[in-house]
Amino acid sequence: MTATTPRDSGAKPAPELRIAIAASRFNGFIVEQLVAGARDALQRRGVPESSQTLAWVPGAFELPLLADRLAASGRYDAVIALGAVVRGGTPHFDFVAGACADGLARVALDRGVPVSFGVLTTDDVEQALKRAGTGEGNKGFDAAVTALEMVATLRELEC
Ligand code: INI
Repeated sequence: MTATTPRDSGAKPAPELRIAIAASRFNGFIVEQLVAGARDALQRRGVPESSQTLAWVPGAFELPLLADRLAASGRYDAVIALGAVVRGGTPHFDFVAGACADGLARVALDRGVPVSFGVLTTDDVEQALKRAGTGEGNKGFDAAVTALEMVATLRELEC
């Protein structure tokens, strides 16, 4: 058995994988860029568009339920969750961001399906846009690579 190493992300070409992208429409102009980044990463790793499913929910708070249903369906090897929670003047941010992060982590553990966290939590829109740029300066791209790496690692370890 070979384990992955710190230098080898394990994210090898993955043409056979079926990947779900769960995205939230709130701050949609930012999330659309995260979706584009995720699709770019999947395409570079050889996951065809026909093996990708994209579904939308109203806000980041709703992402865990969607991710849960996608993971429970047995139709996907991993779920990539994408959203943008931007801090306002109220504690709302903390509740939405916290529930989203906790819920997504719970889905991965409960369902045994990798769920990557491509949800931006930033102080303002400028910070969010910086993290939703082109190429690899894009957290959607990173979340897709992470999802593929988790699938590869768990398969390699057969666990
Ligand atoms: N949802 C987001 O995805 N990002 C936000 O920044 C945000 N803010 O700021 O309120 C947000 N709120 C909506 C929330 O996710 C739920 O959709 C809503 O509370 C209904 O359940």
